[in-house]
Amino acid sequence: MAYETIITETHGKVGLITLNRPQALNALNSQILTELIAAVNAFGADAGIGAMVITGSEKAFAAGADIKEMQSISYADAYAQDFFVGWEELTRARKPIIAAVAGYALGGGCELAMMCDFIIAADTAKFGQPEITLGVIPGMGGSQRLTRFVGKSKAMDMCLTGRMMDAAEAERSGLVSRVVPASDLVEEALKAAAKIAAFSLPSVMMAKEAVNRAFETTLAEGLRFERRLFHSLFALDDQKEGMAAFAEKRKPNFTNR
Ligand code: CO8
Repeated sequence: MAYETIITETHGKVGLITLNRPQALNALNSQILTELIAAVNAFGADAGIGAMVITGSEKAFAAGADIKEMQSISYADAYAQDFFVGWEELTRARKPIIAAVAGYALGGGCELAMMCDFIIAADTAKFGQPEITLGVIPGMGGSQRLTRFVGKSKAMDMCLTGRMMDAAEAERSGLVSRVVPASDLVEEALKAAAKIAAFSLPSVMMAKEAVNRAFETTLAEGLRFERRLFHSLFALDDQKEGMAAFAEKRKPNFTNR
């Protein structure tokens, strides 16, 4: 598929997706949604890919949903189309996705970053849920995911005042996993993704599934789920190989079997 609003590349076993609507600070319109999901699904189906990175430009990861596209939508259409529900498909990706964020990640941009598995931020990153300034509220998980990331007080502060959080505050608050110099952002994210992609894919996918389960279930259920996944990994050659390689002081040769 030829894309117009994103650029895709492969770096070894890593799929890199760059949002590319510079004229609108990567505002998320319906075309970028369709293309991003197609790219993520294509990398998901590619046996040669073990992890993905989604990034934007130096100035903006994404400055939100496309305000100009949505400004005239009616309530009837928003409800009938279940407006924005399509973005949820990203969270069904089974291979890990890292968001590499520089510049603005606002509204839907912040929500898109939070739909990824973790966020690596450039020291220039700015996160915010400014929907309140437009007379609306977050529509793609901002009030829910941000609250789980940073807690009630800070999520309320962000959603009610619309203020931005810089990279240092985002790291302090648990929104991002690490902050790197802007010039190294994509390289650091690719390095992290390559590290993940070198492991046994089934164990990587199960680790992702297990951590995600922590957001949706009780501790007792989550612990049982984790234990069952853990048990199932002993059915794979890669568990034998990984443990044999440790005992024999050599690098494992994982086959994803
Ligand atoms: N939508 C459409 N166009 C945008 C957006 C946007 N969100 N953000 C920026 N642009 C456009 C501007 O209109 C401008 O276009 P033009 O040159 O044609 O006038 C161009 O991008 C450059 O922007 P600025 O000139 O404004 O650049 P500045 O450096 O002066 O300011 C800011 C940068 C502060 C980021 C500013 O552009 C801004 O405030 N943007 C809007 C931020 C915002 O309110 N985002 C929230 C949108 S609502 C939302 O996301 C709802 C989420 C629901 C779920 C969505 C799931 C995807």
